[in-house]
Amino acid sequence: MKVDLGPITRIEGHLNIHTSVDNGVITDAQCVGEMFRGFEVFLQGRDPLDAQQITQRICGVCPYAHAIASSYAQENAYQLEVPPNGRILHNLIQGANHLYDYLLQFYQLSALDFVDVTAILKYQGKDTDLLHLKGWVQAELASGKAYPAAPFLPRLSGNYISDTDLNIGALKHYLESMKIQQKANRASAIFGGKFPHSTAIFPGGATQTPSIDRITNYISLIKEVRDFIHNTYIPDIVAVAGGFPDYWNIGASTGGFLSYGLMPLSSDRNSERMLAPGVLLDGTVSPVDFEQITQDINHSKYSSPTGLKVRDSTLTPDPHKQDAYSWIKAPRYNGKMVEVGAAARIMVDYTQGHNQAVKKLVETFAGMANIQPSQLNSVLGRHLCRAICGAVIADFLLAEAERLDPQGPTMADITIPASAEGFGATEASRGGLLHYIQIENHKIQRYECVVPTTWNASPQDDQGNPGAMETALVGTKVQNPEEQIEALRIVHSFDPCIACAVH
Ligand code: NFE
Repeated sequence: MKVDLGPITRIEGHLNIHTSVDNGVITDAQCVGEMFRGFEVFLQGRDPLDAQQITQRICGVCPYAHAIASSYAQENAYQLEVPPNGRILHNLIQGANHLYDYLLQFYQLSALDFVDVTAILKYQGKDTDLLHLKGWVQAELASGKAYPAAPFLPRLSGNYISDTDLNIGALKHYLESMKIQQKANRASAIFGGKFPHSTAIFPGGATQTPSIDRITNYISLIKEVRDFIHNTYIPDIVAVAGGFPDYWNIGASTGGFLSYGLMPLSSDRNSERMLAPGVLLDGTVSPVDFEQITQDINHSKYSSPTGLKVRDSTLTPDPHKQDAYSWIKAPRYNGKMVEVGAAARIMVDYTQGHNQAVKKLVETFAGMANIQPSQLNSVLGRHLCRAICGAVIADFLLAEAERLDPQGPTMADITIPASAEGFGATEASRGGLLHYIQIENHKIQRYECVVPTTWNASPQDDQGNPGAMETALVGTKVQNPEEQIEALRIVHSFDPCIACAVH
């Protein structure tokens, strides 16, 4: 039986998934990116310094990651000497965005796959936020299916948490988390100028000066976010894991893992990062080589040549191409499929024994849940790894903010050469993000973004090998083949953003 799961909700952008189900098991899955955008086309011919502004408009959720990747690519192209404040400001702005994004992903985009929102109908207390939610859910129930895009109902049928108090507690955190997300966004806007779409991030640093009051404001906001991560977010993930332990064994992708590493520790752009980069294939981590990245398009709706390296990429849309089923390209590393994202970040760092806080958290949670670290490749593993990233990043940001020098320069001096090229790689919340810029006559000649969800939600490559999310879906048992809440839980664990993936 063939079932289309689209439109997939609680993600960014337009995603369909075509599934085939036999005897209650998904036997085939195709991830279908349903939109085209073309940022790489309209960047051509523009001033290179437009790039870190324009590429932020690829997404309202992870704009800073695009600004940072673009800035790194331009720093590489212009051979900039980045002052310490410049590097630190980049980290502080980007890191606060990660914290916001992890909370959004868990509470608003995934939690209601497990938590029973209808439990709120039994709420008898006086909390005004919860009463507001109760009224909302009552209204949605009363309207039947009149509003299919309403945030809470209708929803897929499935085995939600049954304990009323547990559900209501989780719903309270769902609402509280939005206030904490606001604090994380305020923190990033202190140095980024605004959220979303920072006006302050430039190649070589940021325009905002690190005055003492800005630093103390930033630190006090991040402390509140950090407390929420430890006191609420992590316990909620542990509670979901306790109620749904099968999901340590559901949703594993079958390739390798790629992480570019997150947050340089010194101003040399090849310096060590707080989370280490690497490619994890068959249990072994190797250094990342951008020359090994190619993008296949035999199953993507483009007529440009397939299998091109990043610096040769082109983009010619071909909406009616035969056998093509997605607007997403299929990036591969040395021809192999890899998963990117929080689980990749943590597994790549942990396998190298690099960040000691990561090691401690992985081992603590693996011990608590009685799992092997390799089971981080799962639905629950991806959620847990986001929380581990959140905990580690929050502590790093608090220390990093103290390293700002209120008197020091915040930016490099920029001179744009007539011709140059540069690569810039960072970790967006959803995974490895690579920007490439090629400059001729002081203008952008070519621009290429290889984006996290492009890896994870890729269609088949030219060899017919599926993308990471496609492999994670195949083999999954589904209770109700018409609805497949199990598949939705897998998709949400990747936190796909199709707006980014097709860019
Ligand atoms: Ni639109 Fe993004 C992140 C990037 S994902 S959210 O994180 O880059 O493809």
